[in-house]
Amino acid sequence: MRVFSGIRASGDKTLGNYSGGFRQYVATQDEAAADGGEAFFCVVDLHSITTPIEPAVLRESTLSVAAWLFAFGLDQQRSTVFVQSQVVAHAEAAWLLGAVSSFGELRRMTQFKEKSEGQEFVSAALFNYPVLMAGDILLYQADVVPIGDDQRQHLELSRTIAERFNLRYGETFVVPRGAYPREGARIRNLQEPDRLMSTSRGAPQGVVRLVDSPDIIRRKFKTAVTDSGREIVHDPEAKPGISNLIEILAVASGESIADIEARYEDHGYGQFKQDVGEAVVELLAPYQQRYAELRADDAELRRMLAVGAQKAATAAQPTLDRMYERMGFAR
Ligand code: AQP
Repeated sequence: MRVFSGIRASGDKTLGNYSGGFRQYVATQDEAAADGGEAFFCVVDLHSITTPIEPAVLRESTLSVAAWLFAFGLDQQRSTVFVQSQVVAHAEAAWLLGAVSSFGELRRMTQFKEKSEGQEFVSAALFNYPVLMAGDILLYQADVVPIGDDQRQHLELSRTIAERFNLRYGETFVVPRGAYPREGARIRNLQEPDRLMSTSRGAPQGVVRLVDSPDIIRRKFKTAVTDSGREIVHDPEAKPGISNLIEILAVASGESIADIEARYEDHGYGQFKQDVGEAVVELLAPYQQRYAELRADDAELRRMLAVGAQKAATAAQPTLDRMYERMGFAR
């Protein structure tokens, strides 16, 4: 089993990133190790420049996201953890795969539509983002890609691109499959449960950041919007606010949705919201401490990432060479 996933260096990461990203990375790292496979996790800083970002913010976010990867439990002995721009194969693969990706496919991507809507400047890089992502995954011959639901469409396109390349130039890539969490694949904004929890869109008060203090987290849950009625039941259509909170509690406590519903049968919304907030505070506390320790020594963090970049470059090169060769480049 070969695992690959990437996470953008961009501002503060959220509880949504924990649910769809970090916790799945650690779980699949363990599965890959048990299976004798390999796992690659990458801070995708080349993706960060698809929307405007200050150079200083990019630099800081790259180290910050890397520190979170280690803080949540990625382990250099078992996984290759690196920064995308330090492995030049990613940029090269994206250019080559652009030849087997169609304008029409890219134009249909929901994330492109959402992120470009109302913007004065829409970069060509934002349009090409899914091609870069396909290269990230395919270079490592990954068969499993742990991601959240918002990346489902991009993953499907990566599969299409792999299949098209294989058909046109001969078997070159493993066609990857997405691994989505059973609960919490799409954590929503606590104030606007029809929206994804994200730092770039939606009410900031409804976004739980991994760096938030316990008091801020408690306040955000206390003021979370709920739905009409009184029952604490999981029904995303009729009760998006409560259903989101139930999923968050399932992620934080490891309990099943059915057990949570049963436990809160006779409780009101107020107590429930307070308990979810407390569970998230407890969940994040040890990771926040580990994160602070890692950030106290950025030089060591950089050294760890340099080791990862070297391993990743070695792993990616044979696939990149094969791509050039199959496409007919004289080398
Ligand atoms: N709300 C979410 N619920 C579940 N999973 C989520 N993910 C992101 N938001 C949620 C998953 O986290 C992983 C890393 O995502 P990313 O690199 O796309 O990071 P981001 O913070 O979402 O990226 P942006 O583009 O900087 O911010 P936005 O999108 O908020 O504008 C992925 O597996 C993703 O599915």
